[in-house]
Amino acid sequence: MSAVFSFETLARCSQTKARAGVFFTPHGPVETPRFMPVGTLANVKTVTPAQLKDTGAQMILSNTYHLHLQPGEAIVAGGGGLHKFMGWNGPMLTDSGGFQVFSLSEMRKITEEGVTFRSPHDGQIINLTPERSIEIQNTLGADVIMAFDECPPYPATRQEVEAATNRTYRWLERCITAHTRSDQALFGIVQGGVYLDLRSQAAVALAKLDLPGYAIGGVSVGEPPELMAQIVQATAPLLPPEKPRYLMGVGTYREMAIAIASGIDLFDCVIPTRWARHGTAMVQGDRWNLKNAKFREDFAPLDETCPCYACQNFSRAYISHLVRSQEILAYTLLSIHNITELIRFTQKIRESILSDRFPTEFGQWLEEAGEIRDE
Ligand code: PRF
Ligand code: ZN
Repeated sequence: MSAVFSFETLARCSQTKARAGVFFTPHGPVETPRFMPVGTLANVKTVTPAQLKDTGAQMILSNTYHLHLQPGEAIVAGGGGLHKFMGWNGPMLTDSGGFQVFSLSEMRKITEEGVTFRSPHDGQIINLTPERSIEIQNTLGADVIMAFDECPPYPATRQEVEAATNRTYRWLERCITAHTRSDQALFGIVQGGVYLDLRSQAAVALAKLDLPGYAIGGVSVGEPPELMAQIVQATAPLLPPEKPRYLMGVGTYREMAIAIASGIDLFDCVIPTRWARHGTAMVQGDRWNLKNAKFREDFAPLDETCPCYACQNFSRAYISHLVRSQEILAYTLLSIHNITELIRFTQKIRESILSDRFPTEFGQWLEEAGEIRDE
């Protein structure tokens, strides 16, 4: 690993594969396990960087696909790079774009060379290849950049998934060749769908490349939760123990607790901010719709145990009023709370691992997780 990046394991759970560690980046340390908030368009929606810092956020995420379309990487570079442009001085990661092309754009076409799609802004044809994605991510300047991968849909046949998994490997080799900045860490992504043998082959092959970090992609794309748990259990332990492991697009309590027990360190998910914009608070394993009549005259904080700015200063009744009135402050306060809540969940698990209480407390984490799922 390059000198500016390192991963230190502070504690290993005695009974599960869980570990607590620190991932060092040029913009500071990331204590793991940890949830990373999503700032797709160089901002975490409705939250300022100062507010974000107070949630306990350390590393945050942004997207190559979105930033390439708007405002374009040249403007971000002109503004001094992603950190300076958006006023976030902490660790940052950019996703590579392929996944977003497939979930968001129309008329996309995938070949060995890369992905072609139409810009949803002006209809212009855009090519994204492994080389282009890395070039854009080098220009944006996040601390961690992601390999350009092909995430097969669910369900998909074994043949389709095998082809996507092998192509993802060839694209990774091209990404490694294209990557030029030693102050950025390139993470490889394991695909393989729900086929555990394809997953393990891919993990073993990627591990040999000695990258500074590894991600598991292609989960949480519609497969049953039990399958996701099996995939993570079968894949994570095959990745090098001395490197950080990131489970892409996963950030619900139960899934994070289970993945941490398999040795995952990093998570991201749009749920806390998306739900906030729907007027939903995540409180102790439950989701509350603040429009509900029962909150109108409820003057308690969202969560008495929560240290966040929203819970320390405002009542459920006040936030309910803001949501009903569609005031923008409602979304800011709920985003601050929801992000704090998920980071706090991973932090509590981290402390549990550090004092080796994780095995005995695991059942409690799952209980605390409740049945929250994405809509
Ligand atoms: N690949 C990339 N980004 C992603 C995913 C993936 O498979 C997922 C799947 N959960 C979320 N984000 N590059
Ligand atoms: Zn709170």
